[in-house]
Amino acid sequence: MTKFILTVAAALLATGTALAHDYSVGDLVIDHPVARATPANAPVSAGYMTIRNTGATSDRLIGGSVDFAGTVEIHEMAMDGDVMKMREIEGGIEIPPGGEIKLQPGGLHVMFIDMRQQLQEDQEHAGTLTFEKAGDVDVVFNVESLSQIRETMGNGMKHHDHDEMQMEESN
Ligand SMILES: [Cu+2]
Repeated sequence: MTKFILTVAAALLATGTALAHDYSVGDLVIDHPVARATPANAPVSAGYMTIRNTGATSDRLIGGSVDFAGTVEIHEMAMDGDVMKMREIEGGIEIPPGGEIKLQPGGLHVMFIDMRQQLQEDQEHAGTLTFEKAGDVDVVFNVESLSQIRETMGNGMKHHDHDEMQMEESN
């Protein structure tokens, strides 16, 4: 698969800014990928971003990889009886033509499992997002606190005030 090396990533790494950043690949725009800062010994973390599809055909986010965790899964939140739980989405997330998807706290997210190191605010970590059609896209995840992430993404799903990092893996 073609790897897209994006100058914006290099620029951000060089200056160490925590400004918004985005990546374009084909018809997709990946806006401000972030990873959530972890407390000591956290077994998992989560990644969030907005992905827009400016094209006429759908694509799917199907996976990825990062330098700080051994496994990356695509997760959704769903009710299991009375309890909101997260679970892996088989086949990934569709990004419809002309549409956008938001991965945000309390909703769709990228799950980082088998953490090799904990994440601290203001770190930047290299990663790859894998799309069914666009292929592998190199990105940088800015590490932010949950409150920073919510602020950046708008109040979105704020009413789901549970801490999804406390939730069990259902797989
Ligand atoms: Cu999850």
